[in-house]
Amino acid sequence: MVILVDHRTLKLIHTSDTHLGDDWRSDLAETAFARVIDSVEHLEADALLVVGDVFDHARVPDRVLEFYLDQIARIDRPVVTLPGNHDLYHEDSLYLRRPFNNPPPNFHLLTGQSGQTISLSELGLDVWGRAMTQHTPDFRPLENMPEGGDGNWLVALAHGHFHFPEDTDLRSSPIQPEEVLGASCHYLALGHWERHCEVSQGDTAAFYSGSPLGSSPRSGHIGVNVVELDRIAGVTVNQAIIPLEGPLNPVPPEPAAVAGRED
Ligand SMILES: [Mn+2]
Repeated sequence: MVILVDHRTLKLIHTSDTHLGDDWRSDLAETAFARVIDSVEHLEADALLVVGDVFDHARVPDRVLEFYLDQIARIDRPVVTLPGNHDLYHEDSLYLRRPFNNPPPNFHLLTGQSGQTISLSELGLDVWGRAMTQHTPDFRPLENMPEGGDGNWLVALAHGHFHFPEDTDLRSSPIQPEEVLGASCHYLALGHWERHCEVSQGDTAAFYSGSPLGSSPRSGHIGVNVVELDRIAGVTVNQAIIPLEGPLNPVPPEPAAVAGRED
């Protein structure tokens, strides 16, 4: 009798805050996102998570929405998108415009305002998130997270502001440390901050990916979070730094030492 045990590691790429359609440097934002898409296949990831502020504002032209979907159509892995405060999900949302009428089959959008789970059964992965309709202190991105425990991995997506214990002011879409500590997910993929940052609490692995360009310590590079979920090794998160042009091989995160000495 052969006992099959699935020890396969699941690998996810996590990005956010791509701000496509940015009036200031939209070409660069698009180049960076295309590179994120390239990295999904190059790093042999199973899925891509895009955690809000995908688009810079609600008036971006249809061409930008089509660009996003065309990029997603280039890969044959699931792409789960969560709306953020720049691309809210409400009755006038850009996600309800014509280009989204016929998205590629691997495009998944979290639209549930009280929370929604998208089950990627072929991966044994449940992805949960709350679509933001209003960016206010009353919107709690982690509220109603399910318990999980059905044998699937549970990854939660949340777009909001993590409050460090010393923070006294309450910001919009707040995420409190105790909420992260008590979260039932195996990995909490966060968006809203430009920079890469770990905010894990207790056994809950929680990271901001940062925007592709803003999270990279090297100019001319993007940063993405590479999340590995393994039944034995647990959850491992690393940042991959990838050049905007040329070969896709990740480079060390620290910039090379500057030539010359100060002494
Ligand atoms: Mn945001």
